[in-house]
Amino acid sequence: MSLSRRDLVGTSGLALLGAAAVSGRVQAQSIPEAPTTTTNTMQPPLYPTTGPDYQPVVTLNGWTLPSRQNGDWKEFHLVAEPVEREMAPGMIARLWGYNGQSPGPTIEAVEGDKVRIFVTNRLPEHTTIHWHGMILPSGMDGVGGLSQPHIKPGKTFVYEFQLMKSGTFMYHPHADEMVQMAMGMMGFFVVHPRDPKLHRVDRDFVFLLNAYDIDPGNYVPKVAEMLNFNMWSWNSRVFPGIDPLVIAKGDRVRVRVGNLTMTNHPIHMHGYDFEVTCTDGGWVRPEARWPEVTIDIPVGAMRAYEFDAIHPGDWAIHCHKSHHTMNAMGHDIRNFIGVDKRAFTKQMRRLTPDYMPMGMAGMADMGEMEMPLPDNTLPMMTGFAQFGAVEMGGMFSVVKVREGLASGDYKDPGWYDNPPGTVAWEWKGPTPATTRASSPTPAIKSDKALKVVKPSGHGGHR
Ligand SMILES: [Cu+2]
Repeated sequence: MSLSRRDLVGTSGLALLGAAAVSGRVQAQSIPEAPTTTTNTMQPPLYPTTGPDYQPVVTLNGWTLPSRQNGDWKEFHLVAEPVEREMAPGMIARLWGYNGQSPGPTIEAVEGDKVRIFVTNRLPEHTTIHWHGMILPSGMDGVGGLSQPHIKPGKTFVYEFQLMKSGTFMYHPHADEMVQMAMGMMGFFVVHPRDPKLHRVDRDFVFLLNAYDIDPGNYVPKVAEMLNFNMWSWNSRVFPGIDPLVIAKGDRVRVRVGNLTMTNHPIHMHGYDFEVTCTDGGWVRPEARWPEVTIDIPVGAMRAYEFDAIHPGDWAIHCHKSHHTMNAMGHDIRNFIGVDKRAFTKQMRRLTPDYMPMGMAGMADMGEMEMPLPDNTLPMMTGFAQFGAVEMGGMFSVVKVREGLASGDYKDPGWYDNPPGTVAWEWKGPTPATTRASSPTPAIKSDKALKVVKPSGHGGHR
């Protein structure tokens, strides 16, 4: 009897999983420790010590979960638990996450690895973990009630599967999902190719888009919110709390962005064009890629893009929905642009000496103003750079491309030292008088302008 290649793969695959399931229970007698961190700054990449070589990712304001090798299995331990996350200096959110942080640590492994992930539940309610985008046995897919019983508070469950392909995946609960994701439970799962040369880059950044609804003066997100989120964050941080993406000139760079919010985010990066090279479905074939400067990241999806860092500078990277680059604000602000409030201000100050008129020329003054705010509340837009207020909050950071950085150096190099003559400059000479029409609405002089031309049968118009 002859077997086709497909039969062989199928049989060996089944045998492998079968054997794994049996030996797994024996080996899984001891739980590896669950490393925890509460720091808010990006941890250095975790280089592999065994197995195939790969360039590890760095997680903005985050870290990679260490693993332990046990026989054939790479073992991890995630602990679902309440955490405190500083979203930016001056504001702390009480969230739910994994191993001391929201989002949870990034998991990194290699295509073909057999992974065993212990999940301990220290939340006040049950949970599960779904491995978004992974090809795995149905019973490991983590949908509470459908693929497994829920993990009750205090209990630990074990997930075991082989990583069938390389790429970028995510993990999050599939239990009371609206609440648990609104509280910050999510993380990245990066699977590196078995061939170290495949899709190799010099720097590889990951961050998750998340959104919270935290009223000014509060610490806990509203979990029943469906539309009106007010904190638009990357890895549960908002500008100016988001790490810069530090890159050495000449590096090949990948940025992997996952969206676990309830709306899409067009992520725009200045100074470069780039191509999407990977989605959570897998690698994009080179002939199917096209250039972009903004990538829309759909809800429940991941996009990875790549570029060669040949242009040094400080380049903004941000969501292009402008209200997503603001921190918590009232929605009911009236538009006072063009309104002269001077007389009104005089009257108001008789009642309230501190009264400040705002928004007569826009809202830019709010980026620079020190205003009294409720406790635990960030200014709506903030952050300073070498030329002044950046007037941004939320989903905003800076790509810092510099000459001469050592590989593995992710320290913030400060602001870009622009070469002389390459910064926009102020004209100080005379400005010509503006020529305007004498009447605001120019009168129509000739009735010809309004004459209706009838279509003239065939071919009259060209
Ligand atoms: Cu956005």
